[in-house]
Amino acid sequence: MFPSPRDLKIDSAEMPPEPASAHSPLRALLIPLLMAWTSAGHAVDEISVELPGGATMEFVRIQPGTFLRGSPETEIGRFDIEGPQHQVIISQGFYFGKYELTQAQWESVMETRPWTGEQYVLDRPEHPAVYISWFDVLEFIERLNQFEQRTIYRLPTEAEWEYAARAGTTGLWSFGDDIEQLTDYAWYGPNAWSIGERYGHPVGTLLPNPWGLHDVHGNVWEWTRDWLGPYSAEPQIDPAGPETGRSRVVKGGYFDVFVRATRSAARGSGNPVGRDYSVGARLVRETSGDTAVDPQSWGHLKKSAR
Ligand SMILES: [Ca+2]
Repeated sequence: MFPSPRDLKIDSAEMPPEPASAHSPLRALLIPLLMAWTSAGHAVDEISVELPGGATMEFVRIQPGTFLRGSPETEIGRFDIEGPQHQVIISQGFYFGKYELTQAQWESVMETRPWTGEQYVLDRPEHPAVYISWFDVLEFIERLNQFEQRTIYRLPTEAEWEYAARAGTTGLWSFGDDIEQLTDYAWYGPNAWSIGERYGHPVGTLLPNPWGLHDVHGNVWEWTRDWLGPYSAEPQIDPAGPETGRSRVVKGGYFDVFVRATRSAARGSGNPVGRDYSVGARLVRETSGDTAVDPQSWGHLKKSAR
């Protein structure tokens, strides 16, 4: 019932072996340098928002656009539910959480610590909030909207999540297809589970994707709004998933050893009442008056996708 890779029958048999150099001291030194270089080279539109209780949350502006959702049949480590690939238009821009929702943010808003005393989690403010069900996250969002006196926060759709995580890329990960680089971007087997660090790590300590979002690969799964269902091959505008279902989609993989789950196209799912060490969240803050995709280009995109 929980969206662990075991439920998904994920294994790493089809993926390359873990790089031996994944946890070298040199790499640990290089990451802060690379992070400084990456953020210096980007003109990223970011905001910091105050939450109830005094914590803050950082968001990155995501522009509307189009992308190819899912994975090609030739992608290494893929699952059938990632296809058929199809063109998706995200017609409205939005702000997306720069980081996974943290324990400090959760406690500030909810005044609870559901992870305390549970397994596979460290009780520290900068670590991702886990043991939060899909419904718990809706309650968190409701409190934010009440605080703002308008409906501005919500979960991302599955399409919005993948669009933002891919950040214009088409490979296995947002940095490309080189597994040697994965531990620079993702907490997973070699830098987490396999060395006994079996918990979500402090958010934002590894490299971001090209649009400035951290931990879209690994660390903790992230709830999306959609029910899990099969993809259609047809081009779609702002798809929102099936009307009903049994489980909600989670994206991004987590700190376990299963490489396949960290790919941009990977689709996990969980019972919306389930609470688990591997699942957290990342929120959307809506924008007003954002520029939609030029409607004339929709026809062109649809045509080219066929
Ligand atoms: Ca994540």
